[in-house]
Amino acid sequence: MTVAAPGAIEEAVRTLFEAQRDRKEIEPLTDAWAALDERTSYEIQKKLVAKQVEAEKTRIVGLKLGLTSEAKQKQMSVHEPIYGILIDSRYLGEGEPLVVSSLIHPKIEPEICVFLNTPLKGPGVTAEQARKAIAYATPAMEVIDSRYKNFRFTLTDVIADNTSAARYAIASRRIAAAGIDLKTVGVVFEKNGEVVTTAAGAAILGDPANAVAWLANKVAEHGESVAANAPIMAGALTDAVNIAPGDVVTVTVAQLGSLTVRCV
Ligand code: OOG
Ligand code: MG
Repeated sequence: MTVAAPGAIEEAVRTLFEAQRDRKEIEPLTDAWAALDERTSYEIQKKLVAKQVEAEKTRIVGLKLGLTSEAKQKQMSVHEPIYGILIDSRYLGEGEPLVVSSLIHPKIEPEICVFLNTPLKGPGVTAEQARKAIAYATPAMEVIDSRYKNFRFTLTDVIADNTSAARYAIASRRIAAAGIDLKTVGVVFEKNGEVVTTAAGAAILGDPANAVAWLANKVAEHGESVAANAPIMAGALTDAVNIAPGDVVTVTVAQLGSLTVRCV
């Protein structure tokens, strides 16, 4: 384990906080801090989010997974899943427009959001336990906006940057997941009326339940558990797409419904 130089964590938190607040891109932390390890990057993430929560007088509402699909891992050249934290002030209510100019270089991606009926505490959480714990699912979309120039980052850079989290939209109608096999649901992602990509739930680590189990076991490494009744964004099923004012983006998930975001 490497020990960070004194003040390095606080400096990274401040740099990422200001980049997001002032909408200015930065170089990856690892350009200057090659030894930044995973544990330290999750510590930076946690402190960064705490600072945002304080500044925006908001609260933590749930968790997000990232890089849970092969498409995303290829697109970003990072080959491991990651998780980040969702805060209330970044929620995009249904019908609320996405103001593109409030972000640096946003992209949007199709997701499925799930809610648990029981908390999950790792280690050792199985896919079967996660599957049983998933009470509801909804179509969702995440707007990502890496604070790093050209979305160039390593695993630890993107973790520290709260996994590029910027905004998230979740369909308000939650569908009971019992009886729905989330790995076989079809997903259609459209921009301005044209189909951009399609996928099945299995794009998410073979089954969204695997992603939830992974999450529970991963947060357990930091002494945490996954709460019930809180949104969990399972990670994009396909590549993220660029957005500009005027774009209208829709995700449709079989058996769950659809959700549209309008960009202004
Ligand atoms: C990292 C965040 C990835 C997802 O759903 O895969 C993510 C990025 O692509 O910038 O949120
Ligand atoms: Mg995402």
